[in-house]
Amino acid sequence: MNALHGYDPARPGYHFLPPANWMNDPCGLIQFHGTYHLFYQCNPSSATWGNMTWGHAESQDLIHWTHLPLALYPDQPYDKGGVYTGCALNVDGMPVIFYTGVHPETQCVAFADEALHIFTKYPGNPVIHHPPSGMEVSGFRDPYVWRESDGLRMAVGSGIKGEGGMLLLYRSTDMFSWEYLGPLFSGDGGTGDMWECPNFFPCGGLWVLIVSVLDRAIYFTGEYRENRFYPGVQGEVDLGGSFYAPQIFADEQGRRVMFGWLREWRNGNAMVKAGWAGVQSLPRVIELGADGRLLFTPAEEVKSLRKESITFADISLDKAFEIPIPDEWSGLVEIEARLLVAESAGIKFLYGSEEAVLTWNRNTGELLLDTSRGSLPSEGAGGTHGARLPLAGGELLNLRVFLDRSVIEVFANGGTCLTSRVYPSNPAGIKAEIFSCGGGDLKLLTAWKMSPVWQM
Ligand code: DQQ
Repeated sequence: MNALHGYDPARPGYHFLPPANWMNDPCGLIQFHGTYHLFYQCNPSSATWGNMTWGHAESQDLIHWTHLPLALYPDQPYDKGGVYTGCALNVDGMPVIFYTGVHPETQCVAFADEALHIFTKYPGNPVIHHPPSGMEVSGFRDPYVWRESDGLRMAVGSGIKGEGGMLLLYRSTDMFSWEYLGPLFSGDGGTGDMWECPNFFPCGGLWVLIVSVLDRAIYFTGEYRENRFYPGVQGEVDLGGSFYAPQIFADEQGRRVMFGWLREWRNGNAMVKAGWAGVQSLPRVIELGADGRLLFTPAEEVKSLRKESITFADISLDKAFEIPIPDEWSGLVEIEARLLVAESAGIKFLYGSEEAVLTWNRNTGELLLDTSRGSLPSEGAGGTHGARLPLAGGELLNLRVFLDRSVIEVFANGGTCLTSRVYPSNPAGIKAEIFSCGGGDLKLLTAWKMSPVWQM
């Protein structure tokens, strides 16, 4: 039940979302003394963007979250236009938050107690008042801070109009006074002229840069030396059209864990009527693949949500195979499938009159998620989103698909993710079938009922 507006059939049951109102970027992600903290951009008073504030929840297992009071809100001259995205870092045993205070965009510091329940803004804020002088930047926000041997580094999202996105690099030895070192890395214009929400961290012997380029998040892997990043490989984080502004943190097991904001595709009226907007993705673990590309896998803890299951093996796809999803699963489902595909094959998600179709095609080497018939016209329009996924002859298509009412979150063959949204009349009544063109084999399929973590 949504605290303010009552039952909404599209409201997810096992992805993270606040009790009501608007949420966007995850920020300040940290595990401190064992407890995971998820902060997020929110508007505490409406299901539309505005009045940017940090919401807060904590968890022992990355899956079950306790909602906590708002952590940071616009109450100072330097952040009265909004407390925008930032990060959290353990600085000498103390959790410290770096964020953008808007008036206009400045970089600010706040301190937390050890439980991360009490937050105090640094009285000397802002610690960086404006972009480097002489630069006409298209934005100056979303600080990402890490430690090096000679002090702290901060990358700030920015860009130059008509030239490309850019990250501005700063150094500090005391976290309050920051020296500008130059651009960490700049785009060539092909990925927009403003880069938001940077993440920069070592992984598997290389450095990884993830930025949000207004319509999607992209990554680079490469080398970092003398305060400059030299990328070798560029890739996509999730091409389903909903996933944006991810943040990555290192947890106490040393894993790089990512959450991303799943944007709504419903129209503004439908969001206001529903009383909520915005979901976090499942936690995804990032690893470096042998070819310099990134691998994205749902965190192992997600499996703890699995309840009863149904399994099928070695089924010919000469005709479509219906997965008998029981009604009692009420739209909370994970499907894991291994398919040997001849020409093309995939999964149709059927919601009565609406449907969404996931298809992999051998000729094009693409995985497409078509949600153009997935929503009621009064709610919003979908579309077709896809990613390159070339497979060698004989190589299986390995899918993990998470259905959570309005969320379809797809992981394919380790590195390809597609997350899209649907608003059908009856998301809880989902049925699914495996189809093919040209035959093929369903080697193994298991579907699980997923346990809800929120009351509807
Ligand atoms: N959202 C925040 C900004 C960030 C943007 C404002 C990305 O800090 O650049 O809510 O979604």
